[in-house]
Amino acid sequence: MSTRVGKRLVQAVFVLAGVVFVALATFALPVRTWRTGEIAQADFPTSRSPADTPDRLWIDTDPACGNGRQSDPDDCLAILALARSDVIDIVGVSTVFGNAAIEVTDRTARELAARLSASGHRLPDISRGAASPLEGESASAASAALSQALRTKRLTILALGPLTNVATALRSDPSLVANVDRVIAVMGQHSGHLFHPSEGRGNGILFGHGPVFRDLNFRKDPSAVRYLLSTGVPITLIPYEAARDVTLTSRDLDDIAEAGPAGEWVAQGASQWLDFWEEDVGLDGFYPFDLVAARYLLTPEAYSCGPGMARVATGWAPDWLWLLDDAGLFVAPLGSAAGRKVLYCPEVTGKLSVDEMLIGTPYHALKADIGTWAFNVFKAEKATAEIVLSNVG
Ligand SMILES: [Ca+2]
Repeated sequence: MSTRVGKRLVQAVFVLAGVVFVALATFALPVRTWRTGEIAQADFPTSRSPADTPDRLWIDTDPACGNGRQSDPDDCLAILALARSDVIDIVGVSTVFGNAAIEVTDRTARELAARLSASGHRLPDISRGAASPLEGESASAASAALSQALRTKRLTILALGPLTNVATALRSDPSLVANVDRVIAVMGQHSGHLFHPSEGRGNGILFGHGPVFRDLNFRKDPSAVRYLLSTGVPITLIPYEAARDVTLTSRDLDDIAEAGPAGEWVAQGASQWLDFWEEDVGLDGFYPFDLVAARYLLTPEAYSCGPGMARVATGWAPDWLWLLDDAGLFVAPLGSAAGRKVLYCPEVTGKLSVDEMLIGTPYHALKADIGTWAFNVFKAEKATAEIVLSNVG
């Protein structure tokens, strides 16, 4: 190697080291937005949700409970809660990639259905859906089954994963939009809002900040979201913001495990996720995103929602740099931004009763007795030194 080349190499190493240092120092700054996810913004006007509990429901889901430390069990909890309810007729279940590959999510859904059956709660047949956004360009068993169900009768769609299957079904026959009462999706955020559950406890992103989550269901297939916004279908968004009003703890999982084969299996699958939250996030429980969306179907009056304008922004960065990107499904109050009108539900005003939804007497019998609901108290006892990038949804 010549001396000249050697000098340039040394210079390049110094420049690179400088860039890395500045980037890390920036992350470590205790800037409020970075620390808490809070951004300066106008209040989002909401009121108690006027929605009704739907009669007929289709569940599109990406369950991965029990498939690793960072596999969110929230789809399984959501389906467990809905299957136990006898006020909602679940007419179909379809699987989609998202929390894991389609092979995993489809297998997990079928295993959950078997456990539910052993617990006396039957799920309808499960239809396998897209393995990637690209597969959404052609029909799958899931999109075909959903289209057929929509041709038969009106229904509500609860989308617990990426919107690929739903978009494919509606694209195949846009007239079916008229038979969708509503799509309830787990996604959406204010522009600039960061999702980090440790909520600023600790001393900076490298020194106790904990993980920053991404809006996974949106990120996995933004084009499906954009398509759905282009249709006239009514859309309700249950975002991260709503889920952080609810925490499931080890005590809750212990109770769920006592409630039959399905509860035992789901609680077992959730234990590693709880470990991740306790050790890396620094909370003594986790936010059950999809369960909070499922609960919206059962008690919409317990949510504060408001009309907002939604728009899809696609950023410049590759997926692995998503933290620095400005992509997202952004929702702003009516009149403050352009977009497409949606119902945005950023707040849970009532408390989630784990006993009512997942353990004890099925939902309908207790609906009038809200005074006895159990409470899960938000607590944060520690923060850890590791930053982990993870997922919502
Ligand atoms: Ca999910």
